Amino acid sequence: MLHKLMLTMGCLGAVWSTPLQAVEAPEPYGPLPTRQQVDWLRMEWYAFVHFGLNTYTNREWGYGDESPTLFNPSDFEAEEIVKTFKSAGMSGMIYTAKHHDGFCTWPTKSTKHNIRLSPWKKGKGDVVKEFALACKKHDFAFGTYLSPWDRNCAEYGRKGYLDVYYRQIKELLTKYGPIFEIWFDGAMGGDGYYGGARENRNIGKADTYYNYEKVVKNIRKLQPDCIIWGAAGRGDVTWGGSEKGFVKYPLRNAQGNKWLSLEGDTPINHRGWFWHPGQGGHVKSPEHLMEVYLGSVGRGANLILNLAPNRSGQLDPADVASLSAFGKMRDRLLAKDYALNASATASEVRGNSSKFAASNLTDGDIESYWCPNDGTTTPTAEITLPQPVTFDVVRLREQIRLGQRVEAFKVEALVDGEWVTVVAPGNPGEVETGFNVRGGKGHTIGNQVLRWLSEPVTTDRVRLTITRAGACPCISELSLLLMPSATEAEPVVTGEKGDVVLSSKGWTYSGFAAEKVALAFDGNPATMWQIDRTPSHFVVDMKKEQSLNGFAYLPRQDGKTQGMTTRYRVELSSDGKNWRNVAEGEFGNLRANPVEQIISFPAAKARYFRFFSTAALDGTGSSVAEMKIFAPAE
Ligand code: FUL
Repeated sequence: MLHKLMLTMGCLGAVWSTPLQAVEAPEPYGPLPTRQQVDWLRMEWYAFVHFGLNTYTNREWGYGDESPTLFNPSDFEAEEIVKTFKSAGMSGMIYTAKHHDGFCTWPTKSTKHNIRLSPWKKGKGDVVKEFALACKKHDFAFGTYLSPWDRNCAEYGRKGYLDVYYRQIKELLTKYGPIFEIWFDGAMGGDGYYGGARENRNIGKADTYYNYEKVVKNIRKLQPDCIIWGAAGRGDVTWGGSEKGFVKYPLRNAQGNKWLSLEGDTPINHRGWFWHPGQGGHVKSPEHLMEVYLGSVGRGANLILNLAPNRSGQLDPADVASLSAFGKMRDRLLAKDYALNASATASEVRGNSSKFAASNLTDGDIESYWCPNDGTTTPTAEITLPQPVTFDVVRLREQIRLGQRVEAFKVEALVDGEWVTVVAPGNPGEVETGFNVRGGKGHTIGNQVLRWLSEPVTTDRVRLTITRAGACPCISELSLLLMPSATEAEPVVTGEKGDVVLSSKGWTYSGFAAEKVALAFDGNPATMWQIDRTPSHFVVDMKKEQSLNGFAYLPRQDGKTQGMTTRYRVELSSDGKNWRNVAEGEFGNLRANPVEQIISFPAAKARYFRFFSTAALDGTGSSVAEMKIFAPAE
């Protein structure tokens, strides 16, 4: 009875403390993110870890016939890797439990092609488990990548593979604790080992073949909080559109009636997603990583940044140096918000209620927000700082739980008594892409945007105007930040001692489209050797015999993939008549990531170098934007 009475009083208390005419929050607008999508967006950036058989074969895509005995890291310590990520400020990591080569790095029951056959830990190892436990211990989110394309499985492309694949999903989602995100990559190359068939397999529509509708339903049952990447658009997150890390801006998180977030993805090393010998000198600089960050997180997406362990199982020191230098730059950028606690006024406040006041913009709470009345879509807010400050980055956040409303905005600063526009409002139809993250316009906001001004500005008054919105805007934060100069970041270790790039001076060329071969050796990626024919080849006469041990191939860089060479063979000769084959293979993942491919072979003396292009993307053709030929370092 007493209990009942207290409950009633509690209820009455709640009624009494509510103002007589409570001002209602605006109605949600457009597609809304799920709670999981909001939590995920708050994670901002996390690591990708590509580690498997490709680590040992210098490939980006394994064919599926690689022996599991190759996998044998001598010094793999998941905890060290997790600690490195965490100290850089990342919020989690996603590990490639299985890549396209089909090798499972956990002791799965679904296929024999797994880590039980590896010498590592005498066949008792489980990389997924070690990462999952290390993440748990360090309170770090753990996720997994499970390639749908499986170039090892004999049943791939048929019904039989689906049982295998569904079983793998179930194992990963039931044996390793919470998985914050699972990646279903879209790549389907067609050909593969497939249990020895070595043929092309066409699966038709991925959505139909994998039955993603069923996959997504099952995952929701197994782990309702798990974010699903890809799955033919049925998941929660989709690809940012480039493997360089940036996304296009403006960014609208909508696909029809559904909220669909974007994730920018890129490796920290120019060489690719997996570790490659000699990659030390190819790491992306901290300044470049800042551009990647502003081009993804700064445009309203999340960022997944890949660091690949090497053959001993440790992260590459050059990658780590750059990551930690970037992490410090980012920490410094975000450490001081000059607008925090500044006083704020607005042209209009919803129902004049303090709940929706402009001061919510500067209170450091990303849930509270400033909002005008319904029907007002172009309001203005002004903040006044106690003294002038210098800033060059403006961060804005929308209360996305009520939908994404803003289409364009403008930011001005009062300088010498005049309002100066520091972020110009975006116009419909304009698109910002690539890394031109400086001096950009104000389009969408969403979870957050970071706009880097073309130059720093000093002021004590800043004005925000929403210039276009689908419904009354709900802005939760306005921050003023200052980009730390690059020199304040730690110096980066630059690469290992590489091979020598031979000068092409005096070389002559023959073979197909012989007159164009020089364009592959002219140091200009915009010009290329190109012919509408596969297979085809060219010959380089270096005029003297010398020791050679590798080559680099840069695919066409003009944004087109037609006729991009994806399979090669290299032969050497001393007399131009007798040839020996020294290297042969596939350049994987060029469609999404057309970066320089470096192939080494055992050093051998030769005067002639013959390059065969044996397969190409999207129909016939052969092309090379740039090629380098290497000699061993002295
Ligand atoms: C791509 C894959 O083909 C690459 O190898 C890599 O895993 C990347 C993250 O996704 O589609």
